[in-house]
Amino acid sequence: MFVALNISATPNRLKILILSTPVGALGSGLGGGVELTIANLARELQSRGHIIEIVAPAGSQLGDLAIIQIPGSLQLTAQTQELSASIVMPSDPVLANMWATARTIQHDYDIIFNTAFDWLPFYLTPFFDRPIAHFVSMGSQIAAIDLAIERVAIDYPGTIGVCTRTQAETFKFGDACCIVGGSGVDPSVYEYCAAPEAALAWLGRISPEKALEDAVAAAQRTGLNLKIMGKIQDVAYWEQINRDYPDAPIEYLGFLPTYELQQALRTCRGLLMTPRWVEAFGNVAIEALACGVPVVAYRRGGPAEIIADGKTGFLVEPDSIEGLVAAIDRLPEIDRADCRHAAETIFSQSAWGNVMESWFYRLVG
Ligand code: HBI
Repeated sequence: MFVALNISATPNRLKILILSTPVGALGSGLGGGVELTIANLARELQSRGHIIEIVAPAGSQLGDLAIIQIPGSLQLTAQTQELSASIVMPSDPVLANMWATARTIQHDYDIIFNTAFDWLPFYLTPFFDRPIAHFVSMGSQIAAIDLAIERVAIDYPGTIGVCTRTQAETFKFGDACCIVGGSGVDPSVYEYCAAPEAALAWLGRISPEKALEDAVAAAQRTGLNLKIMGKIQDVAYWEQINRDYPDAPIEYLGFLPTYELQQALRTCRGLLMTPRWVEAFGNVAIEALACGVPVVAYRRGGPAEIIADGKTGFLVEPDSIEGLVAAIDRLPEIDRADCRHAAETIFSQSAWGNVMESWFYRLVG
């Protein structure tokens, strides 16, 4: 008698529904590091045999990843609102539309992965039949959202994931968070460069909390050309920087896809990271390391937990232009191969995939 073997169901294969950030379509750059988090996680877990589906605002595109496109109005960014802000939902909110879709299809999946830093997904958690792993992508921003996250951290232990210890400490419930990192890089996507040119780089959403003006001021002091890449999220802020530093040696290269980004980044002497806020992680730091580019960063938030001071870059007194300039002068002391090695090991996509996969297995039980 012939026994049909169920060879398609690999043991422990998970079906994962990823819900995107509601502040912009994936690929627009408005979602910042969350775009890389979703793209790298989907690719890594698919390579391990898991099934991934993504729900995201209409107009989303992330390589060849399948995306369920949801219409509706984008959510206001949380970091531009006051701590005491009320929760605001626009009419026809894409956030609510995404979660209404998730509710109807949830039983086709083992687990839901939330990347929205918003009140609604946390409030809805008890109404779902499937475990929800919440990726909290920023430090504390709005008290009402903190409360919603705290409720879930207490009622659903182990379901709140944060990038770094410093980020966790911005929340009263920090000890109840799982530290899962922000992303991991696939080294094969980044081309190592051993011999840099006399240029610096700055990557990220161009928005006040990223303090690009400090990097521009430091570049002007060193005379090194500063390549700026990333989405201009706050146009008025960008124009103010250009007015304040008319003679700075800067060039804006736009918001580039990863291949073009690393082509421009890899030949730089160093990456400057000047966060005014507690950067939760700093994906751009591990992208730089993957190219062999050391990082000069304020000793604040995620970058301070990613960069080994004196080995893969330098950590500087926060908000000190002089500190940036002194560290830039010391960049030739760094062995660029050490930067690449850190990206191939600690910060690799596969190391991060292990952390995320075991987090999901724990929640699926
Ligand atoms: N704001 N309301 C809201 N929701 C998000 O998901 C969100 C945000 N601001 C920034 C952001 N996500 C990401 O760009 C960063 O967390 C990386």
